[in-house]
Amino acid sequence: MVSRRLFLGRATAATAAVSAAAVSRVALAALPEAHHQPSAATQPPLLPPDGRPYNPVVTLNGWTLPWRMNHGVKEFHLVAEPVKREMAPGFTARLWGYNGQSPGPTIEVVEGDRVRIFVTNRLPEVTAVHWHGQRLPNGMDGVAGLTQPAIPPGKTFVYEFVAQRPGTFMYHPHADEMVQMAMGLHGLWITHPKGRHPLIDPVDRDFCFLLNAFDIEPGSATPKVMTMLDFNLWAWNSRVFPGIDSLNVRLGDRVRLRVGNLTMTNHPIHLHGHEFMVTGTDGGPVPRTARWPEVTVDIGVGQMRQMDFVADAEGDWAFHCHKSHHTMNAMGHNVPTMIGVNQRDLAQRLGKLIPDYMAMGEHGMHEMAEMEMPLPENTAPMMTGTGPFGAVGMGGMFSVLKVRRGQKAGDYSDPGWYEAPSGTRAYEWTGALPEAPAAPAGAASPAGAGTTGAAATEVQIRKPGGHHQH
Ligand SMILES: [Cu+2]
Repeated sequence: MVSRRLFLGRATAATAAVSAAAVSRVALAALPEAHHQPSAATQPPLLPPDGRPYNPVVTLNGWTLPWRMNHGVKEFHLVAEPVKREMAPGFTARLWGYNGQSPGPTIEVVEGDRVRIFVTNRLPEVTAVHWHGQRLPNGMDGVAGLTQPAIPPGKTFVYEFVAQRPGTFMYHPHADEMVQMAMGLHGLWITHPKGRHPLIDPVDRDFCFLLNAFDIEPGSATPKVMTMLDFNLWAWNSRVFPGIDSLNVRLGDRVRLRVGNLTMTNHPIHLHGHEFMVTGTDGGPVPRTARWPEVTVDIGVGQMRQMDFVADAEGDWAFHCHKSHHTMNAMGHNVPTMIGVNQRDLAQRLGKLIPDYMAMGEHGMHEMAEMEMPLPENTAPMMTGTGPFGAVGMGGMFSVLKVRRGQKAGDYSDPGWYEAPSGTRAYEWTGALPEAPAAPAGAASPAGAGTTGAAATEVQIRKPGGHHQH
């Protein structure tokens, strides 16, 4: 809050210095409040205060920007600025965002609203805001150099247009885009239909989030902005599991998921236990005759997808990107595959050179999820999300849809873990086991691979605590 006051003072001074003659005190006083969000927790939906009813969205680990009405215009104030974003408990990144967080706040309006957005630039370089998917006057499209001059640091620009189409949209810079997107500058925009819409069904729970990715060295906090593909943090709204909040709904709720992709690759987003219909894109609602059921929807770069389903199955249902490397956090890629490699001899010899060398991965990598690995400070654990039965073995783009009979209407609080009724959970077979088939004659035992000697086995040595890249 202190920083906001400082900022407003500074912005006012800067504006006054440049154009004291042209801008009256009244106009300066007219700048709407720049609301600031200090928390990375999912905030309660912002109920419409102006008597135009709609069911507000829940921004996963985010919030909706309050506005004010000014002679029939909805006025918002976005501030592009460096932020500290907690991406998971124990791991905070230095990103760029809006109004205190990355992503910026969700802007939520109604079809037909006239909207005026003040954008103040507190970044160290120029920026501009593009309103992805909106029908608007060309000069409001926010492409620096093409449709407007870039917004210099310290300056405030005003965008104004009518939200013509209902749907799921986003906003992001169109100025030094590679850097500004890699730093986390973007946000969601939701336009609710005015009254009943033939292709947009009312829902009880309406969740939204952006897919984003960062490359942050373990132990550091600032993304490497030159990375093109090899990111190590795959995030939903700049959070990684176990830092992503669960999606809590009531049994029988009609649920909508709105997801936009601002990464450099596609993400097949997969929901367990239910089928959904893709009911809309950033191009608008999908005609009913063009919908089909899915359990995974691939969301391409720069695309948005809106999925509807009825949450009719109780439980804790995994909800995640289906690219397996996207459900991991930093430090996975440079680890050599060690499955089937007998490391006993190797570990002994390496131990003489590197005292804290650990032999890992001989039986897969799950053991790493259960091990308390020493990590550099300010590092997201690689895959230590924990459920009621131990390590989930996931990080990154993963969360849980919690469907409960007892969840109250309007209650988004976490109901805890699901307790399956007796007889409905996978269980251990305690009867006789089949004998293992005999190995064909002449086949080398997998354990033999490690006994061929150090000369024949090239091993990349990585020490816990000194991770490079991941
Ligand atoms: Cu993915």
